[in-house]
Amino acid sequence: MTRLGRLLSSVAALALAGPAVASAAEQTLTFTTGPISVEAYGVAQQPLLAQSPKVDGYVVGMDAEVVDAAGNVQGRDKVMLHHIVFAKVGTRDLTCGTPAERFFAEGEERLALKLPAGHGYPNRATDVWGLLYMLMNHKPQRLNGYIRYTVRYVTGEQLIPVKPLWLDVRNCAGADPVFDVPGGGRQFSTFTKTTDFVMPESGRLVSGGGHLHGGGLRLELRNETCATVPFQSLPTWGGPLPRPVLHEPGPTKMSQFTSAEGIPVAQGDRLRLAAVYENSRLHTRAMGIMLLYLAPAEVRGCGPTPPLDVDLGSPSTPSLFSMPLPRAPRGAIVRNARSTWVGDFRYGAERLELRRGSTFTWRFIGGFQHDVTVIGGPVGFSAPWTLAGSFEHRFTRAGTYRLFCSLHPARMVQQITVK
Ligand SMILES: [Cu+2]
Repeated sequence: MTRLGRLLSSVAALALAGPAVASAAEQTLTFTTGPISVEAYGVAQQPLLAQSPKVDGYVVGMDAEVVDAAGNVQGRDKVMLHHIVFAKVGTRDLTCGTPAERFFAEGEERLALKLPAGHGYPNRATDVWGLLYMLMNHKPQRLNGYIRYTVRYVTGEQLIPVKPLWLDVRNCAGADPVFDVPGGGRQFSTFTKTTDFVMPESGRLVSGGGHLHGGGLRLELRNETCATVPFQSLPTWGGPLPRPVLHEPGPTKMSQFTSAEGIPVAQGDRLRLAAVYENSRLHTRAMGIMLLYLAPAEVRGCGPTPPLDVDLGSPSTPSLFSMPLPRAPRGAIVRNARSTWVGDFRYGAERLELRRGSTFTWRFIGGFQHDVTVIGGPVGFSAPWTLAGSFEHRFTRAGTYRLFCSLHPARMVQQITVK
């Protein structure tokens, strides 16, 4: 090789290697949404397009919070972060197959995106992010909340790419993937809701955490093919209770793992997610979600689970909680009606008396979405959020049922006595 040839090849080598080394960096990027107005004692929820890093790189960490106009974090007693889900628009979701890949979410437990060193969620400058939020205001006046999220972002370096694997016991049920724990069981009885998912590819699960609601005991990740339980996410309870009580409080933390070695899963393995709730009390609109990150890799057969680095919190059992109605139901008692309407910010009849065995219908006629949610009584049930149509329930157990609309809990209440 000539001198010029050697020079050119070393320049070429520098050009290839140089920028990658020179610009390898981790940055912390902070994004804040515009104001989100939440009515007094109300709930606001909506999908939004979300700002994202406008350079190719990897997300290596993420968390979100609700702040006020001055940038101060709002506590659970003001505008509370109920749920937030981030998705990459146009990328196929691994479990639902929908064209929005859910890659990060948190709720009251304040789950954060954490990955073991050397791993990242790949993102291109041109990728589009969306977010779906649900905020709850505990104050008697309308307030603005701003969602501020922090992204730890690595550029100029190749990391091991991870894919989000979103397991949900109500998987792909839409924006409100809830189920009802009926309650009424003896002390220490449990209610378990499960879902199965067959792995479309092999790899190592390098991170994961869970989301449960009030009354949750644990969220188990089982590998049915290998007959193992590689991880369970456990709730921590406590902290000040936001007043007025507008929903059954959820865990303040859920345990979360990271592992560079990862939990091996092979293509075709049947994973089962089990959300275990206590069932002596009812727990309506419960959830069971585990968000895992898969580093695709060749895996065959069943391998041992490596030691996991678990951020455990202080797991405890939920205290037995009796949810009061935010206000007293009003009006004369309506006896043996067959139906009532659900309109904008009230139920047609707020006090009802029915005979055991009767079937009762709620007809939705409002211009806004509402629901029917039992928060106390002999058995828990709920109707999904809706604008129209009807919902019916056959009352087979006597007692007093306290109900509200979970979207307008302070305004829409109802009490049904079944004799
Ligand atoms: Cu409502």
